[in-house]
Amino acid sequence: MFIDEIKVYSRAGHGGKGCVAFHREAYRPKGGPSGGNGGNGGSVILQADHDLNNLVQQFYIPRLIAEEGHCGLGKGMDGPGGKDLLIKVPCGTLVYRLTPKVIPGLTVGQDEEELEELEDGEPVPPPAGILPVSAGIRPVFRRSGVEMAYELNLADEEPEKSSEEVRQRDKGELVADLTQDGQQFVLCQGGRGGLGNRNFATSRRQSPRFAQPGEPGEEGDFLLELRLIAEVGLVGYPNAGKSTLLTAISHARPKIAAYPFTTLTPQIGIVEYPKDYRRLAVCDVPGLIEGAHNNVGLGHAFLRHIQRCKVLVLLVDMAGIDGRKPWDDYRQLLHELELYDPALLQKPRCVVANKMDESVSEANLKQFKRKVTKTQVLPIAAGFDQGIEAFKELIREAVEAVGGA
Ligand SMILES: Nc1nc2c(ncn2[C@@H]2O[C@H](COP(=O)(O)OP(=O)(O)OP(=O)(O)O)[C@@H](O)[C@H]2O)c(=O)[nH]1
Ligand SMILES: [Mg+2]
Repeated sequence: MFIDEIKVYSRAGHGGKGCVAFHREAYRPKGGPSGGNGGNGGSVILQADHDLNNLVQQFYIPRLIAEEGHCGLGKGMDGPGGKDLLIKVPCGTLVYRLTPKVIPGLTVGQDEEELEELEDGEPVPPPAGILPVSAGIRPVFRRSGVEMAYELNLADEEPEKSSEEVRQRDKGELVADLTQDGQQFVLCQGGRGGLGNRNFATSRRQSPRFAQPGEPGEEGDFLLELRLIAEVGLVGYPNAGKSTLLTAISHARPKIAAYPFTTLTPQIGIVEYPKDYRRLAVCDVPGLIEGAHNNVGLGHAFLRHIQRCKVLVLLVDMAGIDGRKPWDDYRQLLHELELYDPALLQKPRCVVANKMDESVSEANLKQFKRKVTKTQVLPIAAGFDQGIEAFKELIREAVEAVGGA
């Protein structure tokens, strides 16, 4: 199972209570306050790990709850702290906060600065955003006899947003991007333990009968999203030969077959350059088809994995085996990429013509070059290892050109 997006609930441990106790011992009748401190609550910590490639662990355990701190005890004994919960996630995981961060002593919608500005005794203003005020566009109703129509000013409507912008709006606030192996992020900070009564003894108050309670640990809902980290992304129609090409250039062995959507999850292959030990990661995403933005085929779900790629490779089946024209495929691919995220079109891209061993491919390539001008096309036959070295050099040069080597 390949999981690249998952919602989790996380709660750090609460701090333990401080203790109220007084020392009793033979020959020390009033030994003084001796309540120990509560232990700190454990935090929930995410750590990027390059040995993982998907978020399946969080699919099975979506509640990340750290240990609570223990209460303080008499005889000056401090309570043990709760253990931190260390969760390993794959490199390339983005963390979004879905619920606003709750800081103890604040109401939802206020921030710390606002609280400091408020003077004592002043009534607390209602936090903005809790009571929704309807300020949306309202239609004007027009009547003529029994007929009724309403008028909307379309000029006031928000301009159409790309699907990437809409998704970003729904996801909440981005709080972390874990890209390096070993990088850590504290998802929820554990609560501080309360102080025991021995901390409050002074010369004038020698037997304090109070102690601090522990602070609550942070909690919230989060969205973890994996965007694989690869330098080169392979994009193409189903059956274009993406997996065959990945097999030819790397040790990856994705499934290859003559039916569409053989590849159902993104696959990563490492291309090695033995001369100078350079390595490049190449990502093969499931095929795109016309209407992918409307969730046709496997839809756009996997395009997020090429968002971090430095270079895109558009692989076109030049033999038109499935009965489509290669230049239509090319234009449709660009269109689908643009609908997903216009930033994808700003990335440098290479166009590669596959299946050049077929008899019709030469004629198709000539026509392709006439229709799609100003675009360099590299002819290869991935199934027969033709043009593979040239392809490896092409992607390497393209990655180096954007400063990736
Ligand atoms: N003649 C010819 N056939 C090829 C070539 N490369 C791949 N094929 C065939 O094309 C078919 C599809 O190849 P895949 O590598 O599975 O295609 P894909 O793009 O990964 O397809 P999906 O995973 O379904 O998106 C297979 O039957 C391959 O044998 C080639 O250079 N020449
Ligand atoms: Mg495939």
